[in-house]
Amino acid sequence: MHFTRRTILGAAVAAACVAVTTAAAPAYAQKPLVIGFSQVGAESEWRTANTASVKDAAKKAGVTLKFADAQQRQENQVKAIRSFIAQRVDIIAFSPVVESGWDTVLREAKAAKIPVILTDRSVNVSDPTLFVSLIGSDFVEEGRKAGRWLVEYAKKSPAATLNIVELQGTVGSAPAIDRKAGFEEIIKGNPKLKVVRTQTGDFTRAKGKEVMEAFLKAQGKSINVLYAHNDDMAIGAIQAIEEAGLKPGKDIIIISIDGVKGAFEAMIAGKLNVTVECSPLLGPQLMEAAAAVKAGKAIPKRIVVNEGVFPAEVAAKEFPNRKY
Ligand code: GZL
Repeated sequence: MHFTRRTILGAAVAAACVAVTTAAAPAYAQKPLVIGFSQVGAESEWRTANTASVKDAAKKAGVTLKFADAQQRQENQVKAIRSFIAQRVDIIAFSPVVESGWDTVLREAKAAKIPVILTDRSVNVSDPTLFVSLIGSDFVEEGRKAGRWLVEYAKKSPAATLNIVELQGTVGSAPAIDRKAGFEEIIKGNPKLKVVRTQTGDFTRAKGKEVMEAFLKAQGKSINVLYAHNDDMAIGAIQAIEEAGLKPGKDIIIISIDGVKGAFEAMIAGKLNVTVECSPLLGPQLMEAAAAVKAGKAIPKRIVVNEGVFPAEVAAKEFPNRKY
């Protein structure tokens, strides 16, 4: 191509324009990031800590957070997401109360070119591009950790059989499905371990207590172990066990998941035997991921949170370190 002075000059001016327009806008001129966040509800100590983490991180990051509490109802989350689309937020983030039923509303977000980041729980969708990333725990592994602790406990128990009752989380939710699968994977084939009853307690203390009362009525003193998908249901069950005149943590061994302060207090009181950690402190990672997505940067499809297992023996020592 033949370059005349005009072409070169034109190119130089064009380059200068490009240079000016691409210079980073001064910080004060940048609009704060706006995130629409739909939260499951306020069903447990874990959820309360998760909400606090998201709100606190948004404040620290200077993010404008539009927060909606769905009271554990999927239709409220769908409504909230549609409202975020109408408000043209920069990013939509949410913890899906259940795994299925999200394709339509997430396709609407995609059509509106609003990226979606999942926190805590996952979704089952036909098109994986309907969300950018999932930030949260590996619930199957949490179930495996609970199963491994019980297998080790069973090795030292003189009982020929340990009858297990299971309090499942919210029906259809990723943590309930996966924690059940992980636990079963580890205990299957163990002749000593038998799940005799399993039912949802919807992750709440009240329902956990109610279902445990029904288990005790049906199974009485033949229950040896309770596996609860979260600490709140375990704490509710502890009340039912005591009201039935039995000793939680001794007559009935209790295994639960989350690692909230209430679980540490129950372990220190000798009423809970182990809790598998599931960190709710996802706020900072969410803000980091949202800023990266807004800046057009690629982020991992799956951001896993690393967690531990806390048996009663370490509860008193660990308790002062607990942040939720
Ligand atoms: C797990 C989270 C679960 C907690 C429960 O990441 O989705 O929901 O285990 C909470 O306490 O209700």
